[in-house]
Amino acid sequence: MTSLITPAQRSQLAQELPDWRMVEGRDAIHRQFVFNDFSEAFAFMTRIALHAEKNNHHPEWSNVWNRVDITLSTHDVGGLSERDLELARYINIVFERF
Ligand code: H2B
Repeated sequence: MTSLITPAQRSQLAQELPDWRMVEGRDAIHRQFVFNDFSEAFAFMTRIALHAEKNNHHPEWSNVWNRVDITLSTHDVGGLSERDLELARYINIVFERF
């Protein structure tokens, strides 16, 4: 069963995922990614989409040409869970490869 992250995990967030920011007004994190062009941005999204579908945990995201905005939150628990942190770590690793 998924549950909200603990206060201890929450206080570690800025250190563990420094490029991700809390979204104002909700329990969610956001990061923007910028690529050389649309092809790169879409390839990045494809990698994440396959992972998300496999794990049944999906990002809220938008893409404009070379830019991808991603917000993570667990809808089933109404806020941040370990599943979001896992997905954020995965996304960071994929991004490093571009
Ligand atoms: N993604 C996210 N981010 N949060 C969820 O709670 C969630 C999901 N739940 N993907 C899954 C799908 C759920 O809606 C389906 C019915 O399993």
